[in-house]
Amino acid sequence: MTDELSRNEHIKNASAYLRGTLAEGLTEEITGAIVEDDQQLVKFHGMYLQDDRDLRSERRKKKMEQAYSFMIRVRITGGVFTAQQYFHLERIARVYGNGTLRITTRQTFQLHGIIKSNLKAAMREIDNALLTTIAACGDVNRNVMSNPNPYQSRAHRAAYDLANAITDRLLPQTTAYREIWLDGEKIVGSDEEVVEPIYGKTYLPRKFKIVVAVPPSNDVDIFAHDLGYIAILDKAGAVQGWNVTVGGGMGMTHGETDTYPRTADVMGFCRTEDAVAVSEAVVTVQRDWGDRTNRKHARLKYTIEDRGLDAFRAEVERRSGVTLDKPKPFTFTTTGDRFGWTEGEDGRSHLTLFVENGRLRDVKGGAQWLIALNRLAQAHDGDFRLTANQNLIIANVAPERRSKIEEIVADHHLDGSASALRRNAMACVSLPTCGLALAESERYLPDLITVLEDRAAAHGLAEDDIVVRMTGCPNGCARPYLAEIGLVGKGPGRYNLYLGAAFDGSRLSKLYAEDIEHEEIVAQLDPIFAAYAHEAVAGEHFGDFVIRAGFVAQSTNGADFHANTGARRTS
Ligand code: SRM
Ligand code: SF4
Repeated sequence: MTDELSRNEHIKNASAYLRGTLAEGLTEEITGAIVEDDQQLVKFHGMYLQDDRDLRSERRKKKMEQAYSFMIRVRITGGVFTAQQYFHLERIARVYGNGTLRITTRQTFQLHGIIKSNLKAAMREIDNALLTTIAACGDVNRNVMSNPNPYQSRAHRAAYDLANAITDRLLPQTTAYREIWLDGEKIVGSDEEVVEPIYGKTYLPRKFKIVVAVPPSNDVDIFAHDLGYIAILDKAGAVQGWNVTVGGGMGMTHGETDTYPRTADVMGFCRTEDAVAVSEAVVTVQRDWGDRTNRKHARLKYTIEDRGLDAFRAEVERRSGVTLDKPKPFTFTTTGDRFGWTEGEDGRSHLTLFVENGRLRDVKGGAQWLIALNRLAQAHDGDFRLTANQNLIIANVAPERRSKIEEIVADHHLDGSASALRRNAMACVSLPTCGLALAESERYLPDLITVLEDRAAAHGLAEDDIVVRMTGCPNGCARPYLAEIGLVGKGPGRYNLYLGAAFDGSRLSKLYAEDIEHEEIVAQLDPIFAAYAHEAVAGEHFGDFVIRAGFVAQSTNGADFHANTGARRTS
């Protein structure tokens, strides 16, 4: 390997298919951490080493080791899990974790606060739940998302089936996971040693994310992902095939304009029987063409920008043996969830509940998610879904069980009537666990929304769906650059304000105000709410309005995201 390669490439190469010294590190009692190289490798196993950032300075003063613990991210294709699986996860959170479960923006659960000595026990329980965490993080294909309700229609079922088929094809083959976490037999070095047929020894240059969407709902935010499939339906509602999207991504670094969020391009159309082969080809082209020297330039979005979509498509076609047709027309209307009850084609119903920022916990006098879900899981013969908007669906409910579900939901205040603004808001985890956070997010957004709700209501906008998203740093974990109002952490208590993304998730926003604090955020948004209330035409979404009214220029693609910022000012 050459020195030009990034450090992570050397770590992966020397890791013997993701083993490193993880097994030894777990038994090392002198520290709650693991060595640096293993911190990179453990991500492929679905974990991050973190420390409680609220306690950092106090512990430093006392010359104590940081309060280390691990975050575990489960892999749940399409966000579908059973009542039994829920019981296991809740138990792990209660016994080993911080007593909460966190629904992520990619339809899965994270468990925070698990100390090293409890990791193996937690991982065994996840295995007992017939779940896994392999490749939930790391430079591999991660949790595949799909429209969260396979029972809603045949097309939704087909989307979920495709998500599962892609998951299976792209799963790492290393036996390191079983060996380290589940005390499987060590076979490294023997004739049976697994070689990764798709990834090879160094896996992918960077993380890789796949989603499957069923129009008109873009509730998986397809344009934010490396690879996506859009169901194209015939008149009877059956899937004809899939438009394939490539090169979406959110991450960037403040002040580095050669890093930017990008919406995916629609590359072509394929038949269902070719869709998995296409996914493998996209992944292997990125494996071979992606930048392994600079991790800030290693995502597929930069490969597509550098090589061009045509060259990328040609190579995917050559490797897969599939000729892609021209993309078919499709229409998305929203990235949001449909709250309340919906009816499936088979007569069973589904209840979507709003979970503020995805955090499941019991709040005194408020929503008691863990108690309620425990009761729901016992009363419910269907299953559950997590949405990419951090919400929860009680799915596949038989007609005779609806009233019981409603009773439990009411008993534990799960149906708290959130405002339109709050229902459409989402924040990343950020402090105190995220090591990359520059500002608060999950712990601050609810309070900001309370103030903005007032301002919106004062202008008669209480019922307007306006998408607000916040992240504690520019990495974009809550996809803030696809929000009509995006707030991105710049430093403690300070945020950049972005405006003008499309309600249907197809257009990025633009920087409107930089490095502002709470009062200024409200002061900037209030007159824009007023202008929207008075000047918007019927049916015009907030994100479209701010462009037409001249508050921001339109972002046409990733490369022009940083250009032409700030237009009409209110102060
Ligand atoms: Fe993320 C890193 C949390 C979705 C872009 N993300 C992190 C880490 C692991 C911080 C770290 O590397 O140390 C965060 C852990 C925080 C914590 O304490 O739990 C973290 N990301 C999350 C979650 C939990 C946010 C949430 O509130 O739900 C989401 C978990 C998703 C999942 O279940 O797999 C999450 N992250 C996303 C998304 C949204 C998406 O994929 O739809 C993005 C933007 C899309 C994209 O990938 O471009 C995203 N996360 C990042 C990045 C920037 C990547 C880049 O290309 O620059 C990082 C930093 C990195 O990779 O170096 C990051
Ligand atoms: Fe952490 Fe930044 Fe992701 Fe928020 S956006 S979870 S602060 S990495």
